[in-house]
Amino acid sequence: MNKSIDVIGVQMDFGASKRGVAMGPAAIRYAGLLDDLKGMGFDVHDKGDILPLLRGKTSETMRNYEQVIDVNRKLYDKVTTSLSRGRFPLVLGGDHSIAAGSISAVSKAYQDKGGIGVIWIDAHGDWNNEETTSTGNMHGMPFSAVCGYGPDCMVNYGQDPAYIKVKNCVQIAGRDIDPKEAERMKEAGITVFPINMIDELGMPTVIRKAIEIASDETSGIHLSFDIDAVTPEVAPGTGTMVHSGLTARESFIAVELLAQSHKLLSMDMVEVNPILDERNKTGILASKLIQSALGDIVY
Ligand code: HAR
Ligand code: MN
Ligand code: MN
Ligand code: MN
Repeated sequence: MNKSIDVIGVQMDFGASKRGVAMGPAAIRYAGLLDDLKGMGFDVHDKGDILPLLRGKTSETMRNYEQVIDVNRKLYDKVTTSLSRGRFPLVLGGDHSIAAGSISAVSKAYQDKGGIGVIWIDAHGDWNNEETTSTGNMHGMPFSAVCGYGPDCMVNYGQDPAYIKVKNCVQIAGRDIDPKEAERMKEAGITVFPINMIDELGMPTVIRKAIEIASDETSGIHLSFDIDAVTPEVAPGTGTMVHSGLTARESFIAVELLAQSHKLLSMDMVEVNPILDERNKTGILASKLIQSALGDIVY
């Protein structure tokens, strides 16, 4: 395991319809993440937060696209620098639109080494594009974008994007996927373990399969963890809650087994919204899940 971590916050909420998720990095920091990671023996570098433009262009099908693209370009640069220094980029959101920038950077860095796989733990597919979205919210699009299924403006900053191969992509805990979005995911051929399959197979089996798929002939895995994957009783601080999600323990075993695989290259933790939270319960959970993903296993 890489012992050096760059923590990169992104104060972004222009990709979502509700405001507040821009304060997610602060909530996760206040939960004690940095000290806890230092306590685990990591060399932690706090890179501060990326701020969005105060204003920007918008459209019906890609709301606030100028701010979303600008932030993603800045994040791409920060993650690229972090990897070039041999560090583990840990990205704190912010809404999920920021995964476009983080994943494109990791994918580009490993382009000539088999590329990377992506494990996307989320109540949502995030596989819409500008043609299928019914909301125009760009946090519903990044997974599609990083695989080359659009919107391309989210991932193409003139750097010739290295798209993720869909055969190395896995969606876990989906339970609110739009009909057209589901069709596109099926057409593309991404592996989906929806919540009912987790009921049936159990999380350990699901995550082991996911690790196998995402690491097949790749350099390793990027984990994009949307906190709304977790059930609202446990994670109420998020903007698009969906009932009956992952339990806390299912969430922990998923990230613990990922840690044990030693395949993790980079990670996002997104969609923590402190305005909607109860005494930072969701921020604390996010912080603990990150620690477990990075190997904090309690014996
Ligand atoms: N699918 C819906 C849309 O496109 C909802 C997306 C909500 N996404 C997130 N991130 N909260 O997963 O608007
Ligand atoms: Mn150092
Ligand atoms: Mn998401
Ligand atoms: Mn979601």
